[in-house]
Amino acid sequence: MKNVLVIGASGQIGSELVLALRNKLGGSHVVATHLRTPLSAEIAESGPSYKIDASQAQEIADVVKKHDIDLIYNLAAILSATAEANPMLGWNVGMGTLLNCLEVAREFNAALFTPSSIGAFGPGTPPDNTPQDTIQRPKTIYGVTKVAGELLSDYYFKRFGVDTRSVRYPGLISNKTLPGGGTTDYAVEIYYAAVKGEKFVCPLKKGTFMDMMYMPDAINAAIDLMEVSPDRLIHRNSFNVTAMSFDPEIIYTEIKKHYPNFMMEYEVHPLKQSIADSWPNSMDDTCARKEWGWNPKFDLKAMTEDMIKELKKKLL
Ligand code: NAD
Ligand code: AKB
Repeated sequence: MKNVLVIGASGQIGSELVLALRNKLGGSHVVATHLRTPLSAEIAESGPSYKIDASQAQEIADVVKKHDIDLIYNLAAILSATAEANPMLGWNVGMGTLLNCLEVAREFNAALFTPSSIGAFGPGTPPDNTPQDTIQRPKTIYGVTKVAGELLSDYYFKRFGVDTRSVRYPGLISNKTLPGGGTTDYAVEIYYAAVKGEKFVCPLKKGTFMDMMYMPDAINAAIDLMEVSPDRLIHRNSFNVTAMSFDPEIIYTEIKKHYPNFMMEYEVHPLKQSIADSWPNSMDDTCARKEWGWNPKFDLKAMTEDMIKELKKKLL
């Protein structure tokens, strides 16, 4: 990677990925784009940036041409819970921006990373130790876009030779930018409540297990996968990756070690609960480990210590 474009740079992942890439490649080599939400001052001041609508292919193509981009990170999407409230929007953003990125990548010979998700699985998927290659019949529009996106990305690789690669991210936990309306958001919000000294109202019930990951590991996954030699890859779109699996009780108990008076109560959100119930409890990410060396650094204990340290600096 020499010159990189990040679409969706004001989002939960993009706001951290841009800074990590600029540290590695230099500010001028990493172009950040956003649409509605403004970029952080740190991103706006440390390299080139544009406001573009990725549903317009020409707007992407102009930036790719101007900056001689050889790798596009396409992070534009509508997350699971929000997309379920507006399925047409979920489909149009998820698929429209992907198709445009694929076409631009094909025209300008760029590689493309577009995240998939645990949302690409559904109620018929084996929920425990979910295999890399298995049944994918999701029940959400978000999941439908993710499965279609995986297939379309593999199609562009096989048919046109576009270097498409992707991971199925689990719920991502971070302290810079709040998540954008997903089912796993509770696992971020619980830390904010604990540090602010507030009671946490959990939208998912006890015993709801899902895969999770701390943002530094997610950023490493996005960078490492795009750097590995293509001849090592048997799979492309997309790799199971995970770092931990827990339910609300387990994360609450871990946080209580730092805040013994922290209180949590349950008020189940039916939509989020039904989505979470259709997703895996824990995935098998052996293929990612073997094919490109995936090896997350943060477990629940290490993540909790770091989240609390960082949120204290930010909130108190
Ligand atoms: P986010 O919602 O925080 O950010 C997405 C960004 O895309 C937003 O800033 C939004 O303004 C932008 N966007 C929307 N429509 C656009 C358009 N037409 N043109 C340009 N930009 C547009 O999302 P995120 O959490 O950073 O997720 C990024 C990707 O990772 C998505 O594909 C998401 O499905 C995937 N993912 C995220 C998680 C997670 O827990 N955050 C987990 C699994 C997969
Ligand atoms: C969501 O909950 O929608 C996302 C995801 C796991 O894809 N965080």
